[in-house]
Amino acid sequence: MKNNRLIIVSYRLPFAFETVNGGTIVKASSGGLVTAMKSLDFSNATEKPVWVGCADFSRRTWEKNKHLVNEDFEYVPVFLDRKIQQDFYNGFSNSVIWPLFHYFTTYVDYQEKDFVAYQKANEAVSETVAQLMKPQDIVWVHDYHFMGLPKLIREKQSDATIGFFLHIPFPSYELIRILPQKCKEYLLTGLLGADLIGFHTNDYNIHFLQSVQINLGVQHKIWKVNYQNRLIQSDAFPVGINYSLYHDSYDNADVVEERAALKKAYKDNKIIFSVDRLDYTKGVMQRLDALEAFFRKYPEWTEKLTFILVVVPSRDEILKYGERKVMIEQAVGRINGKYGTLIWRPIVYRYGSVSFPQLVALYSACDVALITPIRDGMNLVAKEFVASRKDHQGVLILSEMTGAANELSTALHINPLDENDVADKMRIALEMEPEEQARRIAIMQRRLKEYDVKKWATSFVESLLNMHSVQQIEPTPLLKSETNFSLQERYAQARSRLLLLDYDGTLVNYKTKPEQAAPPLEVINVLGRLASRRENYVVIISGRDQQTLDEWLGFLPIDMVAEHGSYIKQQGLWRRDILDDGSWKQIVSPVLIDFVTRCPGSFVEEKSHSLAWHYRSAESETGFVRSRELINTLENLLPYQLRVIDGNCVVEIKSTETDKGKVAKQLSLARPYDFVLAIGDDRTDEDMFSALTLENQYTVKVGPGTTSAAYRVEGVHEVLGLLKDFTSETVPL
Ligand code: GDG
Repeated sequence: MKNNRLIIVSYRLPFAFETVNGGTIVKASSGGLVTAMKSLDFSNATEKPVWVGCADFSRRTWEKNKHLVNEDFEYVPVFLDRKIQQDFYNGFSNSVIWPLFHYFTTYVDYQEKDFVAYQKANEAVSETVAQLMKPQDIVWVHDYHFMGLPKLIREKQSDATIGFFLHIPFPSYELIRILPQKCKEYLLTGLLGADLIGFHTNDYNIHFLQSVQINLGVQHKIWKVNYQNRLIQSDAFPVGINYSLYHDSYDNADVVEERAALKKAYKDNKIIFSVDRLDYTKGVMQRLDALEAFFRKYPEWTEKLTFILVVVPSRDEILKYGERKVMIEQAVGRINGKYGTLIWRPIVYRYGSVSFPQLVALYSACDVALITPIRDGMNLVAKEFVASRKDHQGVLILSEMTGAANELSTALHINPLDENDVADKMRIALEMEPEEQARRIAIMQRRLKEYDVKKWATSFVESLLNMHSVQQIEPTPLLKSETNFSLQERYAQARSRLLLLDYDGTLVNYKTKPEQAAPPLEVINVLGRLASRRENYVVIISGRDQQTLDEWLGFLPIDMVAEHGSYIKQQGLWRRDILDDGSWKQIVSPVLIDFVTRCPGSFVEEKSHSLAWHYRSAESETGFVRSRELINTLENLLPYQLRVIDGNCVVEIKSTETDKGKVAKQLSLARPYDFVLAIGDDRTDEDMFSALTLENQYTVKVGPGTTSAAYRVEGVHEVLGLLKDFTSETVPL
């Protein structure tokens, strides 16, 4: 990790002060995050890692007791105003983001004041971080409490290295839609302030990228988003556990003793075990329903099975959590009353936490771990259970709605709402042969051992540093610097030049209807003059069809590329450069026509190898919203060899066989040019810019927006000015 210092930001600091016998003691948390952060190798860093989090103690308590806290990190508590803290944490974080991101839409309780508090809390934390930060530092922000933070930090320090990891699911864009516009923009643009955004699974990653595309109109390519001249990577990093800690603790003396006590207490019974925070997402009620179904279906298990249910208190100030506790306790009482006997209680219920040795003893003493969340970002309990089974025994029943289900492939997967199926799987688990149990556990253990928490944290930080180092540099404004002059000089010195010029938005301004954009005399003259120099090879490279290009420019001594590379005209002859037979149009056309009906003013243009849905003449907001829907519809519908281009007020579908980049590359290699210039304004021109990266190849983006071009001009008038300068007498030839 070279010399970088790590700054971790999470809602809680990894310790708590407790009062015991009138004195204060510190309890260090042993959660996965602490282990992960400690496992990173910062041995070369000259300073201790820093941990920033919200204080759940007073300034006075801190000043008096901070010397008690361990010295692994430098801890920086942020003291929020009480009311802000309450509305930020219980309000927006846990009564809007938490339920929404776990698909509990009816539990969302949006209040304007809570959103304001969320922003204020993020602002306060960003100020603390900014004050601490030094140039080589890496900031790693954790979780949904701080989704606004990456952007706020970036605003204060533009070249900061910032990573963000979301520990909960990122839901489908349909759910993000529910949030008021200002909230979704705040959250999404907030995250885009990072260099790297991590999720537990690929699904969450895709959901995020789709939300960015649909809500902000920002496209992504191979997990990368180009936003405000920065490149942001968004990817899956499934969190691991401290495998050896759980595995090796099997033989720890306290664990051995606790396990023996459990085995003795339940010696005639099989044990099913579960432990979770009290949270509606964890599916405890559904688990109890399934248990009831099990005793109904399989009465022969009466007096032969004990379900140890540990529920850990959590967020008890929020009404929905308090209600849940009552519901669970009523269900436990009902099942015990209904199925219990004078000598046997089916459920042993504990509301409270257990010690680490007790936890590992329960993991390793039980016959079945029953984990049934309705949604869970990952679920560490499932992984910890598997790791603890040094004896290779025990069966994991795991909800398919957890991130962990992707990795724990030999668990018995269930849908927590299907109580009959869960009951059947319980029976299968309880009756599973020891050899089969061992086979399944061994497969999962291999995975967990290899991808442990250290691997997770290290690969995240490595990707973050990598991403930061390839950040894009803002293209140089061409006409406001000396670059213009030097570009002219290089043009003048060159003996053989290739000029690749896009048409619409580059040589002529956009018109409401595409057919109105015929070239004015000024354009024809400048192209004619450029083409008359024998050193110059001028090519118009456009998305337009060949007929239109021929009609407007065919009389000039220049070559042309039509439909983004599907047709090329050289030495007066058009040739088709693509095998695509256009049969896909039959599928795509009806979709586009449907969008024309739903978006007045839009229309479909059919070209030989592409279809374009134009919405420049539609009411602008409707056009934009519909275009996002169309892109999403098409991306789910299209076969691999087609590409959707999100252009300037146009959505175009074409074959991936060719694009402007491939053609530009081909043309640039056809002769040893010593000056290649490509100018364009649209997304499709980005292919051309990415393909031309050699020293004597100059790329110019017209207008605003993210680009990989080296230079930028403001508009068509500047392009024409530049081209005229090339042909003027002042340029030494
Ligand atoms: C969030 C996401 C994601 C629980 N009770 C006791 C105890 N625990 C420990 C477990 C485990 C952790 O707490 C719970 O982790 P989970 O992953 O199961 O759930 P969340 O708290 O909701 O965590 C989740 C996670 O972040 C990480 O990214 O997996 O999806 O919701 O480590 O062992 N530990 C002890 N006594 C207890 O009573 N000692």
